[in-house]
Amino acid sequence: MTTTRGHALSAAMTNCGPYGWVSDQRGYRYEAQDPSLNRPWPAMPAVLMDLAVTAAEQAGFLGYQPDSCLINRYQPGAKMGLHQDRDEVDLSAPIVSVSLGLPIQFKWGGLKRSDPCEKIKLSHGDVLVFGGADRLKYHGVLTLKAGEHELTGPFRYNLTFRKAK
Ligand code: MD6
Ligand code: FE
Repeated sequence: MTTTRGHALSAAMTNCGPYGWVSDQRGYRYEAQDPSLNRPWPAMPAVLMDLAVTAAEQAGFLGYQPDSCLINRYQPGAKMGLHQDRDEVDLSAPIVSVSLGLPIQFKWGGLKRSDPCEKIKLSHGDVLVFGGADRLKYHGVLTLKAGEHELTGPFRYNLTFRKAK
């Protein structure tokens, strides 16, 4: 995917579930079809859906019904700059993030871009529930360092479950 200026995003991205987050020259939005194939995104596997719903519940968010899962794949050198996730209609629903493969440093800031950031290491199997008063906090990840993970090789994957619509 690309930015509105046509630059490629540094992580490779796709989605599963009814809606998928897309970025291109027209901006950011959720779409029911994969624009690179003109067909619906693959279904969200039940085992992943259950994981996200259970994690949300354990963090106090009952009745979570994600309808989108954004899949990011980072290769060495890839990063994600500070951003807010605000393209979803219902901001009372959390985002559940699952990290797989190589570890990375997650930057967790405040409600203003200029607020100081805490750094949190996200490792294989870590699940982050991002909601409530924190839902609109700026966050990002530092550059992925080269490494080798027994399950994902040179990559880090991040799955983020969202209620998009
Ligand atoms: C990442 N994560 O971990 C990027 N967004 O690669 C995110 O941008 C993110 O982890 C919203 C909620 C949780 C997240
Ligand atoms: Fe995000």
